[in-house]
Amino acid sequence: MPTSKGAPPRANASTAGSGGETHQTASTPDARLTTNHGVPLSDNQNSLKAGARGPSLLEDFILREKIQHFDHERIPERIVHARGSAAHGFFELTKSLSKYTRARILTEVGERTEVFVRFSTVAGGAGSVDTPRDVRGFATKFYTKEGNWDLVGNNIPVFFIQDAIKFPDLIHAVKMEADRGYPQAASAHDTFWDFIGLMPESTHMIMWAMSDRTIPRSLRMMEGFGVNTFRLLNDKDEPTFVKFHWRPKLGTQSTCWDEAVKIAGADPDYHRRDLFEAIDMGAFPEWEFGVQLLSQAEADALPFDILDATKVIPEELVPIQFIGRMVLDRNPDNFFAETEQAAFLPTNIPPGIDVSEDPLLQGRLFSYQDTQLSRLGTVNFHQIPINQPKGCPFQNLQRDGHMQTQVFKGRANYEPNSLAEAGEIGGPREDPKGGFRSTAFPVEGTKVRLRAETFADHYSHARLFYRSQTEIEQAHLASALVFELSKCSFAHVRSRILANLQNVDAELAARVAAGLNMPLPKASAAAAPPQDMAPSPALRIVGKYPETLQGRAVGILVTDGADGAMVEAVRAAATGAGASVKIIAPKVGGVTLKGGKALTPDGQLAGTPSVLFDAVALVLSEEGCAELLGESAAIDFVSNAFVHLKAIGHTPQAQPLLDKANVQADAGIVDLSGGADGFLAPAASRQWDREPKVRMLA
Ligand code: HDE
Repeated sequence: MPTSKGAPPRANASTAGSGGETHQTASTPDARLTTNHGVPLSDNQNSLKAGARGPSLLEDFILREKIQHFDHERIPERIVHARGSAAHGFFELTKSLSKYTRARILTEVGERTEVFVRFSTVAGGAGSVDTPRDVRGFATKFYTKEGNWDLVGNNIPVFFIQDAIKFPDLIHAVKMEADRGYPQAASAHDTFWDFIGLMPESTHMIMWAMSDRTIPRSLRMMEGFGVNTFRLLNDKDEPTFVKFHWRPKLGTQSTCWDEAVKIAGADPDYHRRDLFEAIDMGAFPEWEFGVQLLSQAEADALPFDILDATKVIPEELVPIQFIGRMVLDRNPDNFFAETEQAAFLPTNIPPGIDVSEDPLLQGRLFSYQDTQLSRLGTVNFHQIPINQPKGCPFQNLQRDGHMQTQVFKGRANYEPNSLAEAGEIGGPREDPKGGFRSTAFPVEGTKVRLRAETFADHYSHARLFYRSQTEIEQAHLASALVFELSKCSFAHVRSRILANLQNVDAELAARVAAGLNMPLPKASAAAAPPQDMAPSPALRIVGKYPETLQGRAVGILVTDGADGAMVEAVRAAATGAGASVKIIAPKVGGVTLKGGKALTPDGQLAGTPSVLFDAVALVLSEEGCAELLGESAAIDFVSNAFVHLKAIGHTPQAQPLLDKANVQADAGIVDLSGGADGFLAPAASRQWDREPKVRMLA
């Protein structure tokens, strides 16, 4: 037995999803290690050699199989959205859309449908950090009874470009520069802004990308959007345009930019860990699902084209109807098998949902199926358990191919056939009534490569977005532009962006120019004159999210001699209000509290900085505080919490550390000797009033 030579054998507790069986050695009684072909191993510690100190033998098929499998463990990462984290859950419909669609997922109220959701950044590689300034992918696979529905969306409702033919250019421009191979996962470089300046249609998306939405606090606190316009088709095949929305129950919340940068170093897996831990502890993330519905006439009456993915349909014009909810309640069992191998396809749509002629979507309809072939390597990628439809059969006469796992019976692999008449298996048949049908409408025109005139307005929606923001958000947006453009070495690239911004809002352009200390150029020529639209407060984040400790994290810094009762009071108050709480101490072995009781922390000070928390409490003894005055990690802990606009609760003994960290008293700095409860309200939000005192924003 291998145990005699080293590590004990481990039962391979593989748990295939309900979609697929596995042939792995799930807890079989003896749980023997075998080769991939089932040959039991007698020794998994030593390769076969000619003598104990001799050369290894080619004959060792066990070594070769193991190493060869390992050599091929990585598959090509996604060309975009390579870095992702995912979870399982369910979708539940609360309001039927049967008037508009025959898709069961949108008509059966109360029915629960399994989902798998993958969140991602766009630009960085699979091993990149979680918190760059970037758009986030929000891809949902609904395992409906009528086939998989993949809503492959983003956390921003619009996109950079109008036509799919520009996508490779956009992605080349944002990814690492071709000669030097950097920067990784960052849009703050010349080639990106060069492309953006030359593509004024991207200006609206740039407003969103430079807003705080691209530095989310948590994947659980992001909105999601289908982005492209789709159609619903009812029983009579009557079409209605639809936009899809996800609204997080915890509200849309963001980090500060300086905080996001520091989190990248403190915990590169910040979002992945946050999602995993929340689900693990039973704090299941939840979203409401909404639709905006428009008839053709309503769409025609809008002053912009709903086929143009750079435009948003303001909620004030077409309200969102909330019709369902989604809860993520199960972590993946295996990152590779599920999160990495998940293949999302905008072409996965059940009967009753249909695409539109949006030229961005039209290109996507080809791209996703195609990319799976190089990523997953076979046309049979739909047979991988995470990609298999569940709750409905999938059957057709497509056969063979790499990694075919199905064993088909019978002679009929073509259709029509009449073999059933001879008592043989005839195979599946089309279903004209229940099957997928496309919207029927006349298509006629001259074959052209043209951008529709109705797509020509590149600035009105950018202006709408900027002017709809709160002052705080406008300042963040302008500062983000200054930061990004300051990383561009070509002055003409920066200048062209300023010229485009002139068309959005003269004050914004002037702010950014001042932040760069550059002359403000004339406005660039606009293909269509920008229009003023009524501001849409729905586009804001600040002032909209619920002020709650639910889903937030509180860190309590303790030292030797600290008041244990106060530590427990803060912990109890914060957890009682829904927060997750971690204790941080100067040393991982723990502290001895006043009275001699030992306390073991969850993290050590230098490795658990305050950027990982939404609010912090300093429960220090006088001597403990004195020691921390010479520890830069402690000073950073406090000063970062302050400049990141967080609540700081503290015992009076912590005052010298607050002073050393330049903390000035405000409503968010709470003396805990008055009781832990006073800390809860400021801990449930950010101290926005503090910002002008700690940061020079553009
Ligand atoms: Fe994607 N996109 N995309 N995209 N996209 C991919 O497909 C593409 C676009 C989005 O978690 C790729 O399986 C083109 C818009 C998400 O696995 C690829 C165009 C939106 C994900 C691809 C777009 C998205 C992808 C790479 C322009 C928001 C990750 C790997 C026409 C609605 C899904 C893959 C996951 C992934 C192509 C634009 C969202 C190459 C050609 C707009 C969330 O096929």
